[in-house]
This record gives sequence, C-alpha cells and structure tokens, in this order.
Amino acid sequence: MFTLDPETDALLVIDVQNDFCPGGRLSVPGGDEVVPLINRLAWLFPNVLVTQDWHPAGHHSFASQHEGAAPYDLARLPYGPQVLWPDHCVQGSWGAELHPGLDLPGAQLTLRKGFRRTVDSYSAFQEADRRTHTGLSGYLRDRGLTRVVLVGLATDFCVAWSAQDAREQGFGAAVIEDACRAIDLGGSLGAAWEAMAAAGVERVQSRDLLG
Ligand code: VGL
Ligand code: ZN
Repeated sequence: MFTLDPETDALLVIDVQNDFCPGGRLSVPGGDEVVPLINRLAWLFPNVLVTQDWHPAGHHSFASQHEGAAPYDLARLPYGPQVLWPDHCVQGSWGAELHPGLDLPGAQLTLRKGFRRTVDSYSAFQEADRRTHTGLSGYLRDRGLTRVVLVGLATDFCVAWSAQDAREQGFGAAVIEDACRAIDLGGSLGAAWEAMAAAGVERVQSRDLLG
C-alpha cells in the first residue's frame, strides 16, 4: 500500500531530457517510454518539481576531456570515482531540453544541476564532492514538503542518488519503478536498488498510485 499525501509529497521528475532518450547522446534504453506515465502521475500531485542535468561544454564528467579515455570508463577525479560519459546535456543544446512530450503545466520548480565544470551532480540535492548543496532541501523544507516521489532517468544514477540523498537530508523518498528507466552499467541497477533499500527508500509501482 502506498498512500499519497498531496499536502506534503512532491513528485520529483528527474532528467527527462532529449539526450537521455533514444536519439540522444546518452540514450537510456526506453527512456522516452516513461513520458506518458509521468504526465498521468503528475495529475495526482499538487507539487511537481523537475530537474535538468545541465553541463557546461567541456564538463569533467565527459570522456572527451580525458586523454585516452572512452565513454563509460571509470576515472579517478579529485572528489572520487567518476564514470566518464559521452558529452551530454550541454547547456542550451537540444539534448539538454526536457523531452517535448512532457506535459507538466503545474510544475513549480526546475532545478538545474551539474553546472560546475569540474564537479558532477547525479543527485538533485548534493554534488559529487558530497559537500556542495543544490538548495533543494532548503526549498522543500521552506515549503513544508516532507517526501519526494521520484520518477525519470536514470534509475541507477540520478534517480538513485537523489533518492538516497533525500533520505540523508531527512526526507521520505519513494521511487516509482515503472516510471523510471536504467542505464545498468556492470550491475549498477541491482546495486542501486540495494543501496536505496538500505537507505529506506520505498520501491513502488505506478499502479499503487493510479489504481
Ligand atoms: C545521468 C549520467 C550522467 C542521469 C546524468 O541523469 O542519470 N547519468 N549524467
Ligand atoms: Zn550528466
């Protein structure tokens, strides 16, 4: 059973952007399939918040910035291990735009992350240096929102990191599994679900909300 509290729950729509959909530069398998479902789910939530991965050209998470590296290699950056990605979600580019089918007229906040050239930010709460905050927890607290319900891309990266950080910051967190799609690099999807369960993230299905 999953009971929504419209007063204190927020739907957090993670990175449903062209580059993470088929035809994009970091295409997540089936990424665009979540769009109609997210549009339906959004009607249940008076509070809808959206994130965008938003990198400057030459961002250090791009393999193109590391000599001899290929996309999906693992690198050591000053703040820790970092998967290197194809160039993606470059500020102002088509790939960084939200998927055109996303229909969220009631969305209240668009939060952009990953805009510092040398630090990545999978999480909507905290950058990969684990010190720099995006401001989302302050926003939620000021608005009396106590739980985030997460949907979007990708389950095992930005969704999982955001959900775990929500818990760490003292919020409830639930992930709607079928309203997300994963990258699944070397077992990352299974590991993400394990880590989320350990952090107290609820794992739910859209039918639990839509009936
Ligand atoms: C993401 C890889 C790189 C995500 C963002 O949105 O899950 N993944 N940047
Ligand atoms: Zn990124």
